[in-house]
Amino acid sequence: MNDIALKRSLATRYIETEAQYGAKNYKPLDVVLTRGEGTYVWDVDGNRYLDCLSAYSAVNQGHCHPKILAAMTEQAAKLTLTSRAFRNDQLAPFYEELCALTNSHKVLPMNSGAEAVETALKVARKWGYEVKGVPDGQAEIIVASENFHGRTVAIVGFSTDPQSRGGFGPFAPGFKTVPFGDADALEAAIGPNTVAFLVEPIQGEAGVIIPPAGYLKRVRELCTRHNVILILDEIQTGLGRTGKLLAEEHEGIEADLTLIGKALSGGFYPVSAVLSNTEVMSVLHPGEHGSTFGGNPLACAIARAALKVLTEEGMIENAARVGARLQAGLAAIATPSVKEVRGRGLMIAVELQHDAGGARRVCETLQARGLLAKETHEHTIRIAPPLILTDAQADWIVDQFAASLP
Ligand code: IF1
Repeated sequence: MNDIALKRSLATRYIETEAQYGAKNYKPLDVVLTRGEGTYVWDVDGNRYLDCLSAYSAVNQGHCHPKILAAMTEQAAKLTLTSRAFRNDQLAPFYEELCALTNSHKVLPMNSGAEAVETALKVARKWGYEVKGVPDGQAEIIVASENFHGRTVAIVGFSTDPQSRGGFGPFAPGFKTVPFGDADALEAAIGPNTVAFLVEPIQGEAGVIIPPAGYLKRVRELCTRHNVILILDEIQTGLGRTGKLLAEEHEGIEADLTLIGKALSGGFYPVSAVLSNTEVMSVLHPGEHGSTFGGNPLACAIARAALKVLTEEGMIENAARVGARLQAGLAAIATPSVKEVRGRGLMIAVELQHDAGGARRVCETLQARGLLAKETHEHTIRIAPPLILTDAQADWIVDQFAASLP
């Protein structure tokens, strides 16, 4: 066997074993990764790639950040899990530091993003009954079309994506959909039983869709005027991705409930949280909500380190600066196959013309050139590298796109 045949066989064995035993709910690129450091990952054959997905923005701090790793290993050797039946000495400082950083009053820690979303839905409904005075069982939550908030039955029930929801019903009632980016439609949809509006500041899965300027500001005003809780899902946009700690800052607003996850652990561990800026959270009493792993000492120690490096190492400012450079570079590539380049900070999308042969092919070409990116829907390539990206790496990404776009 020559070199290339040998290389193929190693990765191929893993891929075939996955296919044999695994549920087929993903169609990943055929690259089998074994190591990561900073912005780079390596496959089992020793090839290096620049990671332009960052595990869907969970590794904003870069792969295997040494300070988060140290916090994790130190805590793992001490105490990992107590359950919330007992207290642990990492939870209080985690709360304190997270609230100080995000200007929040209350925190509810969970694990996955979907759990944070579910938590917010429960809290909003309970607030509706106990504080707003909505008749029992009538609470209504408004969501945006093309949303992505996770994979639970309740959440996919209010998805407008047939792939996400098809075949999984019956679904929870009490949700209403309005077009994303249309504040008038939201106002028209709000009724006396509306308790919350749940929305992503920038829609990720939909293809990095940025709403019209002033949208979130108007949404904030409408929610305040009609006594409706604004829930911002910042699980993907938050923690520096868009060049601000939270994307809500771009419009100078504050949500009532803010959901964070993904990069809250720098990719080491599932950690999510519901942040509350109002008294909404006080509707929860002991026994009404929880999680075995939520708020565990290992998670808290990891999250504290993940937040610390994000701010101390200037990653948020870097995302704004290098993101602008990368977006400008991509926009300057003169090829008629590109329909639009859009983004904020290091959350960027290149949308191809719909007759350009699809985004998957481009991702495969980029892979062969040492860049990992993932298509979203058929025609859009998402670019979301770790926030520690350098100018030189941004320019290199532009070069790879210039060579790979049809
Ligand atoms: C998958 C997309 C990204 C999210 C927002 C909640 C969640 C997510 C705004 C749920 C999760 C993920 C899940 C991942 C793919 C991914 C994704 F392509 F589907 F849309 F990031 F862009 N709110 N997003 O983006 O968080 O429960 O997964 O921790 O493979 O499903 P989770």
